[in-house]
Amino acid sequence: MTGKFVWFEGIPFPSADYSPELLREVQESFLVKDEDVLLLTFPKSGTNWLIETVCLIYSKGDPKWVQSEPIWDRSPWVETKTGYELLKEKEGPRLISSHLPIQLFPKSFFKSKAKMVYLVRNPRDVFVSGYFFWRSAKFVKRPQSLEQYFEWFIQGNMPFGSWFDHTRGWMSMRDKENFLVLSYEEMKWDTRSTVEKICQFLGKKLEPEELNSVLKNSSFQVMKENNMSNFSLLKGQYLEENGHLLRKGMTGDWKNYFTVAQAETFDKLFREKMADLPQELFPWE
Ligand code: PPS
Repeated sequence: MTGKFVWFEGIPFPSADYSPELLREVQESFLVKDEDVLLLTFPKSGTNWLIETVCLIYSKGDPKWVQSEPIWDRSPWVETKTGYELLKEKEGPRLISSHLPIQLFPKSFFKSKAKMVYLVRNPRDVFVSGYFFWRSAKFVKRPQSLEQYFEWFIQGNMPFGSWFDHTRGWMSMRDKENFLVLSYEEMKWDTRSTVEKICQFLGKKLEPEELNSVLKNSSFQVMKENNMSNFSLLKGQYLEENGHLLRKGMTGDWKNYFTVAQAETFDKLFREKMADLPQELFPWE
């Protein structure tokens, strides 16, 4: 299982719980229902924070659910073998997580009324977060150095492929009424307003004390202590002992790691790849 990618349609996937056959089946046959809510991100963009927040919105701020069921069972990953099996059995409205690029997503979604939240994060911070996480993961090809990972990131040779392609692909959906774009940065800088925005999108009404409880129980510190959400259950089989999902949880950490040359290369690439999209979609400095 270690040190490898599974390749499908030119995109590298982790080796544990993924297969080309299943990825094809998910794309062709998984049935998205109108009442489903889909949480979509490029890896390391704050996916688990979004999942925790939405679970707490569903439970009206009551932390019992997030403290008693692993996060990947509450909102299973449609592209993994385990998640796919779980989702097929689930009754009623489902929460569904995914890192899939748009071209590999279940086709049924595009004919459904299911709501999707797409969370985007400064790719420089995605890069740093990914570097530390993948180095401690046992189910992907591990980067040996920051320099090497920089090359992989630029070329899109990393789990789920190119950040630029992934983001461009999903952003094409941004004007649809069942599609909400959020950023990690706005979530961090004004968490309360962002949670209110999610509630409004999902048609959920929370009392002030329920909203306060959502904010408290999805905070970095509380999530870091919650064994159902902090990936500590993955240590041993999937993660090294030094692997942490909740590492720093901040914006702009890339400034501590990029060289001037890397920052310039990245800026140039970002301009080339993303210039035609409205820049307010990317509200980082
Ligand atoms: S994964 O493995 O792709 O699903 O990872 P993902 O959850 O997308 O991203 C992990 C980063 O999200 C940060 N995180 C949070 N930030 C703020 N508040 C909360 N509650 C929170 N939960 C997770 C986590 O710390 C990772 O970012 P870095 O920069 O590595 O700290």
